[in-house]
Amino acid sequence: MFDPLLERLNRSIRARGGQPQVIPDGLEECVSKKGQSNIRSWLWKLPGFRRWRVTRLDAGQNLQVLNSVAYPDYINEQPLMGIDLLWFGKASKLVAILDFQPLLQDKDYFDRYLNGLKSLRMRFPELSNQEMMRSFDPNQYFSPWLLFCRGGAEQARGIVSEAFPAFLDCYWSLAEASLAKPSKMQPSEVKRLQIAYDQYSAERDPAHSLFTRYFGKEWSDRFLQEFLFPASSKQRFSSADEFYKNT
Ligand code: BLA
Repeated sequence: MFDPLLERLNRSIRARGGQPQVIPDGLEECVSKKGQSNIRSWLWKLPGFRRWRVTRLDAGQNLQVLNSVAYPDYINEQPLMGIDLLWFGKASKLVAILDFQPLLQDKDYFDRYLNGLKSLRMRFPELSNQEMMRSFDPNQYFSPWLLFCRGGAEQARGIVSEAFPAFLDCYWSLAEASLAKPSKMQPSEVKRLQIAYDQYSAERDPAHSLFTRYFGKEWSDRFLQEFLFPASSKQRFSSADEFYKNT
């Protein structure tokens, strides 16, 4: 379902100077015990971004996922970019979240960084049902204008053909614009908030039980702590610390 988007995302990262980074051993790909599901990830570093990760889960008719987070350099306070697209084929159910994830919940920060997303929300009013958030707190690391949809095949088609390309273009424009706009926050503060994002997300992410079901607990624990949210485990996992010591 989301492969054209995966292609578009990885292509646009490469076009902006993305260099593939090594993923900790065994985490770049995993096939489920029954051999029917596959999860694969990409990790990039590119000008302006210290880390950009992309993951695709293919569990056939049961579930397809495209998930990605972009972490700007610490000298850039702009929001992270978060993508979580899930398609449950058997049930024809879509869960789609696209957001510029703010480091601060603050009007001045929103005015500086979220106007593009705000216009997308007006353009795609069907992507605005965030009141249905269950495990996350909408007021922490989510923006007031996040694109959020629980829907069906029609909404999925709309995301693939229109909303996703527009969203991605809008984030690249933000990244370009922020080059000319020095951050107000100190890099040390941006770093602290990006680390807190990883910690918060690792605690709340509803994906862990899903990964455990497909790929076992040991692999899933490592994937969450060493790849999805490495800063969440830096104190506890010195190997992850060593691995990402420059990021
Ligand atoms: C929800 N994300 C979910 C759910 C699953 C995943 C299984 C629950 C589905 C449901 O509510 O019906 C799956 N999350 C994943 C997978 C990965 C992951 C497979 O991290 C990793 C490969 N989640 C993100 C990012 C955002 C995000 C970057 O990873 C932000 C754009 C948001 N996911 C998000 C939200 C929900 C969700 C807001 C709904 C949770 C809720 O209701 O509180």
